[in-house]
Amino acid sequence: MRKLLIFGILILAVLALGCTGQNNSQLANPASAYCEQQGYTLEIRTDANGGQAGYCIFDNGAECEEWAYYREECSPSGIKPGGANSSMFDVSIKDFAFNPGTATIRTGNTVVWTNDDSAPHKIIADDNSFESVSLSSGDSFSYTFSEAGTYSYHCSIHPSMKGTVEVQ
Ligand SMILES: [Cu+2]
Repeated sequence: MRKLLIFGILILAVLALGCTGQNNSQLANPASAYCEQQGYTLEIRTDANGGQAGYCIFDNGAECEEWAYYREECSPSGIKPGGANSSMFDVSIKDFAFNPGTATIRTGNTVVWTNDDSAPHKIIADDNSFESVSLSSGDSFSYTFSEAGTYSYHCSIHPSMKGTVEVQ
């Protein structure tokens, strides 16, 4: 009987260790994973009371609490500097507008437009240097800007929708 008890305690100990090990591994919560997927640095900070909170640190030095960033309540504004993992700049097409209307990026960065409307949109540069197919809801189009300059574009379906990419 005593042997059984010791055996049981051992099993419990192994299970407890297993759980602790998992917590310490890369099992990140969705907000942490999102931060890292976007190519940014996640920093877990412990406050004076021992509570932990994750912060997403952007390349320009700005930071957001990870859940605020995940819920898009907070974002690195303006430039997302170039780099292996941070060369993408997201532009959302929503409510028949490009957000942000002016995307400020660095040479070599890629702008990714995503249609968050239910209506289709079609991106075309004013000088025809880039052009997407008709983007249905949820579709994305990306274009890499290899030369500095100011690029104006619009939606060929809704010509009043205008946007600019500033490539520095
Ligand atoms: Cu449109």
